[in-house]
Amino acid sequence: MRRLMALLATFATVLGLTALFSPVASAASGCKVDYTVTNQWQGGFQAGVKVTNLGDPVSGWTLKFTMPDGGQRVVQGWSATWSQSGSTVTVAGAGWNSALGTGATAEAGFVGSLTGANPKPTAFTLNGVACTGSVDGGGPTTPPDDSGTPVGTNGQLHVCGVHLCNQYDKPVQLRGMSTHGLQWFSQCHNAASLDALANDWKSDLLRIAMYVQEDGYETDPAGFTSRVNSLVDMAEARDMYALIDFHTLTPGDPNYNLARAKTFFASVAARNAGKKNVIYEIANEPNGVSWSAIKSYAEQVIPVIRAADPDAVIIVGTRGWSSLGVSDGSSESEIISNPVNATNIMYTFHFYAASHKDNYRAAVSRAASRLPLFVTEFGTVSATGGGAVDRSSTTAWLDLLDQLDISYANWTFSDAPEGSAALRPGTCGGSDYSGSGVLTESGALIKSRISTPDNFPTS
Ligand code: IDC
Repeated sequence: MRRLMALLATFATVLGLTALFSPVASAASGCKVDYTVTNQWQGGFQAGVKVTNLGDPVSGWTLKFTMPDGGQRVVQGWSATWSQSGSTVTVAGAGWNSALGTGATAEAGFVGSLTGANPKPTAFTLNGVACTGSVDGGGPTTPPDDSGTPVGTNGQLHVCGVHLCNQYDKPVQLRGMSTHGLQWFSQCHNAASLDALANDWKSDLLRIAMYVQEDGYETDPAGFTSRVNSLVDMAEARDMYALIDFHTLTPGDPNYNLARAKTFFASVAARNAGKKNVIYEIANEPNGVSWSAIKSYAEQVIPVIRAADPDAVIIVGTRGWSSLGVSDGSSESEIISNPVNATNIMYTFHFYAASHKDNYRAAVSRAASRLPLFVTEFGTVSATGGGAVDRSSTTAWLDLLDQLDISYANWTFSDAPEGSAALRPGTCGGSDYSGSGVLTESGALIKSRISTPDNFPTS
């Protein structure tokens, strides 16, 4: 028998039919799927899929599965191309996550509509081959209580006086986390990590740091725009605000990227205009450039956003790496005497606790009664993003921001091998981001501050 198989296999090879006669153990494909309903409400739900390739490396993947209930429909998906025909759902990897080595995973998600129950899907296949690994997860889940949640409670934000205010015209402070560069740490921004950020950290805010240079936006405008939009949707589904950060850094003059900024913001503002959870940050950290040049940039980019999304808050970077000019030997007075000619805007202030101390805190204390400020980025460590956590300076800073009702986002919700990262190196390869086991010293300190009750005012 064995000889016969060998003989047939030889013929098959000659005829190019090897696959037909290969033993099953070396079949080219196989997969494991984790399917998780992350949220469910009357008439709809959100789910994520994590595909693990158990077979040979593939350069592209298509996952198919069957929705057993006629009332489940994919409405909108992200991080892949989603379609549904009858009860069959087809999910094709996006350009940036389509190559899957052996053991590698890709994650994607969707929002679905629902008319009946929400039984878990069946018949998962990867590139046409039935998944051999276990299929986990499923629904239905209990809909979460969304009273007192960030976007649900506060709705569309606006600037009132020097404060960020909610739909009841009351000052609010948002506390949250910034991603690391999307080009480097996309593995840290998935359904499970954002679930932990929203539910375990009780974060109000996700800052989406889209670098423009350093292999960022300029290398693939359409791809990065789509990734930003996906993260906006994922934040929205978890009731978090999304801060779209056009992360300019080097070169420091934002005017270098003026044309790119106009193209990018015209697109994201039009696409997200109907959402209540979006805030725009038009230039991360201008440096080596005058305030008047930054103001000129802002006055050209803001109208582009306003034309598409008239009511969103827009945040303008400041001189000297968004230090209100202090790192350049200047101060907030150059902004107070020559403000950006626009309404519903705020100004950025950044600090790194081990590098920026009393004289920076004094500037923020002075400026807070004159300018609407938003700390869109800060670190517990030195301005390099590394080094030891400075607990006492971080605590002094966060106490000050709490007292002044100034919103903030911490650098970074990632597992980068540097002191500022909140997650331990390697943890973004896992599937559970909740609890304290994944946290660095910085992560534990910041989570303890962010996760306290918000008590957003409603009257
Ligand atoms: C740093 C990252 C580091 C990366 C570098 C690249 O932490 O991993 O190699 O950018 O440019 C900022 C910037 C922010 C910096 C951060 C720490 O907004 O991009 O991230 N920082 O240096 N301003 C002050 C500090």
